[in-house]
Amino acid sequence: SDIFHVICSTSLISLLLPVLFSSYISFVSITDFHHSLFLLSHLKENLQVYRLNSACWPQALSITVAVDFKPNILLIMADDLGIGDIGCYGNNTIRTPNIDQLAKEGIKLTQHIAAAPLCTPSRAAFLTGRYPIRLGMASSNRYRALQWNAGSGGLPVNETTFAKVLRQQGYTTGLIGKWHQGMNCEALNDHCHHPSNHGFDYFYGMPFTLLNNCQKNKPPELDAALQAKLWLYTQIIALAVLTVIIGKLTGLISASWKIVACFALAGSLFFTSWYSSYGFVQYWNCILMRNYDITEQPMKLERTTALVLKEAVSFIERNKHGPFLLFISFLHVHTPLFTTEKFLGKSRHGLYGDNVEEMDWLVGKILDAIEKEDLKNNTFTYFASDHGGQLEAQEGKTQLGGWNGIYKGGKGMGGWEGGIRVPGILRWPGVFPADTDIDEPTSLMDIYPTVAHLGGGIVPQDRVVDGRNLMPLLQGKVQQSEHEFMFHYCGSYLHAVRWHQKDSGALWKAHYVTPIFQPEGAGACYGRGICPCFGEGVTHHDPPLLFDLSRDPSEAKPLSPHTEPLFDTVISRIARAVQEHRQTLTPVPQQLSLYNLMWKPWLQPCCGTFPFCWCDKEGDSAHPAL
Ligand SMILES: [Ca+2]
Repeated sequence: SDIFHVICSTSLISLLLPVLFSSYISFVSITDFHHSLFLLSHLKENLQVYRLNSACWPQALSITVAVDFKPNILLIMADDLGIGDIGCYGNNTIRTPNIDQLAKEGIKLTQHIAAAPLCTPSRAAFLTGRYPIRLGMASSNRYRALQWNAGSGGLPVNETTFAKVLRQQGYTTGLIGKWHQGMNCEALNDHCHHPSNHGFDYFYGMPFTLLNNCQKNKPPELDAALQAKLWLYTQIIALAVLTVIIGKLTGLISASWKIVACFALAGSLFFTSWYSSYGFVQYWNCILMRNYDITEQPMKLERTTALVLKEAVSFIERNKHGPFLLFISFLHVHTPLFTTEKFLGKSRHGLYGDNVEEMDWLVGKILDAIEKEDLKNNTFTYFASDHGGQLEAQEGKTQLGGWNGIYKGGKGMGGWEGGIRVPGILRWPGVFPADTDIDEPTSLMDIYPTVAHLGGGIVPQDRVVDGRNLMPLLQGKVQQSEHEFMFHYCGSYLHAVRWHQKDSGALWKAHYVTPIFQPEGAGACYGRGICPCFGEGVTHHDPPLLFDLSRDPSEAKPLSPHTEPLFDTVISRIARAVQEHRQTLTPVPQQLSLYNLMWKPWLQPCCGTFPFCWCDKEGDSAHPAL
């Protein structure tokens, strides 16, 4: 067997030498020398392992995998987390040791910008590397995110997510957590917008998003104002019917019983039609799925955190031989802020702080799993939030939304920095420097071309991709990001534009439209719950409000032609950029039209026979890891 071993080894090594050499050359071109050394040592280890093993061909395969090196991609996204909520971004009252450690071992982006200030459009842009307006995911009505699992809008089928690109390059792709990019188009279970139709081999989580309605005893969140109105109309109708009946019985009104019955029937039809959608929101929207199967309807929040963690860790374990793409899209720290007992009452910022600390703990557990499987050095790890914290999320005097640090505004505001500037952390030991800040403008959309490049794929060539490959910047090969202009939309309305003037280092930002705060000067739209993008709730500025963020990051003092000699030059340069940008836009179907957003009973994902939709397939199998 020794002789066989020697022959086997020699022939195998001679077979592999050319491959080793060519891959080494190509590898040097994408990463630095330091990391190439890592790869070589990795190969050496593989060869040593191989020498200890008498069955040679399986080992040959494992070497090929190492030669054709593709890092694992781990993307972690928090929901509604403010940039001011994390220790490494300056918070000293909420404890986020795990996220801080990630930043210490990698790069902290200090000017990381979301393409939209709300879940659905921001995530659509993240997944495709394109502005939401190019996808039909930028709304021109007042609903800017998907409202129902049973709506017909969502991430268009013809868009190519990074998951699709990486799957084509041999990656196993998984999404665990929140989707909020739609489900069906025309028929129940056509799954046209489902993660698996967008490149994810595995999906576990919420097709929708967390909202207050998912937790009993919380005030309803979904369209609360409209629901209140509908309730009022229902009560008026009921009162009117009652009055007519009493009038008839006492002989004061001489209407026929037929008319009274018709009136009552119309009233109850009105009630059932709206109540069937809003009355059962928890059943319609708060569900968990594994691939195409609904596992919980409605979901049981008290065990969701443990299930998400279990799924994430088991995906990593299953795919440790890689390469994998795992997108962990936390349900934290969106309201209703369901927090397990271990973290309740532990932070100095009430329920919100508790929930952030629990989320940080989850990050730690997931990174532990990566480390345990010895994947830390060949995993590109990313952490971000989908947009800024929601200032208006309050219950009485208790703040339930995040904090955006020194930045003005928050969730829902497309122009102000607080709505769109989010934490962004990247780690890849040996490839990226440790404990480094990058202040250049970067976008969540940049992750798309970056991971496509790392996986050996290319971004679609038949459409505009707005994201830029970050590798040269992250590796210190260039000092400036490729972004010169960034366009800050609120729905389909362009609210502001940022211009990074590379030669002077100035960071101009012009606001064409800003929301009217309620009360005035409050910094948020407390009266409305969320700031509008158009109509009476906004102010148009001509000339635009201009700030230089490099001197005034809080956008406190607008510049004027008197205080800023370059005022007119800057405004006209930005106006030209807007014109050029608009020329690249083409008409697309509107995914967030009122029709597409509407609840359609025939599209309702249901694990029973509609309308009897309830199930719990998870049973007690989920032993909380808490
Ligand atoms: Ca969000």
